[in-house]
Amino acid sequence: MQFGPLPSRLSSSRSIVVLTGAGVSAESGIRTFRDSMEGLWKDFDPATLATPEAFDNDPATVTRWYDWRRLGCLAAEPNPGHTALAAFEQATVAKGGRFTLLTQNVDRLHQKAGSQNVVELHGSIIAWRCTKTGEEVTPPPQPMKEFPPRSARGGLLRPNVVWFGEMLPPAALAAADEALDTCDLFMSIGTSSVVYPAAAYIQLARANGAYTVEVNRDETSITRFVDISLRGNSGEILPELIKQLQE
Ligand code: BJW
Repeated sequence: MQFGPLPSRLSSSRSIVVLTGAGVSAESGIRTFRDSMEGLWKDFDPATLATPEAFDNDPATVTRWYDWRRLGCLAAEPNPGHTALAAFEQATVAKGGRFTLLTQNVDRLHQKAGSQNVVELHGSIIAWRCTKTGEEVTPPPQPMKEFPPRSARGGLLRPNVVWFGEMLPPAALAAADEALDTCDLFMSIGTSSVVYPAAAYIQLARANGAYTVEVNRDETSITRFVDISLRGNSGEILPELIKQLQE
């Protein structure tokens, strides 16, 4: 693949922000959010399950769906795209640069690959929390026994993710804003760029003068205004790009 001026841009950038979405984990076998679903869940629409209203109306179905997905995330392994981003962070930091990975993914695969400065914008499916006390728990890696599950204090447990209509964690929003303020290179990888506020981050970075890059299997709404658009699988493009940087 031809990367044009990107390798030299990446090498000379002092503060890099990477925004990732479900496409980065697709090659680890995790379905993207807007893929059709299979099996038990083929009759359910993720966009209607990922809401506080769905949980209030039918907590058993919602938590069963999330527990099924949680087990899939725990069983998944990082793919070469995750590993390349971790290596890129390490190389950037080693030469005194700044690297912030903003992820919309809830699967924790970036951390499993070794990424350090990860901001979980939409929370994590691995952690759950009590709706009564707010206490966070990490359920064991086996299927849950009751749906909806309950905490030791008797409250319903829910995944510690951000549903539509809910606020993102304030600390994650603050970390993202701070990184975007200083970033000179912004990469959007494997996201359809339709969910806010993350979808607006590329515009903020551009307004601050950052060079913008997209890596995606398909064209998206941001493709036409990024400085460089790389079309293909992130698990193939990112390792190739990082390899060129090291040559
Ligand atoms: C590959 C690939 C490969 C495949 N290689 N690429 C401003 C305007 C309009 C609306 C709003 C707005 N501000 C807020 C809203 C409301 C709402 C929103 O954005 N709605 C839109 C749908 C219009 N936002 C919110 O409610 C947020 N809260 C908020 O802003 O609070 C304040 C507020 C509330 C209400 C009103 C106003 C203000 C919260 C958003 C929470 C999103 N939560 C979810 C679920 C998380 C839990 C779970 O996992 O179940 O997060 S929704 C879902 O979408 C998930 C994802 O993180 C998120 C983004 O999806 P992503 O990652 O982009 O995945 P896909 O599947 O869409 O795309 C995959 C991409 O990969 C594709 O492009 C493929 O081509 C590509 N791909 N394989 C490279 N191998």
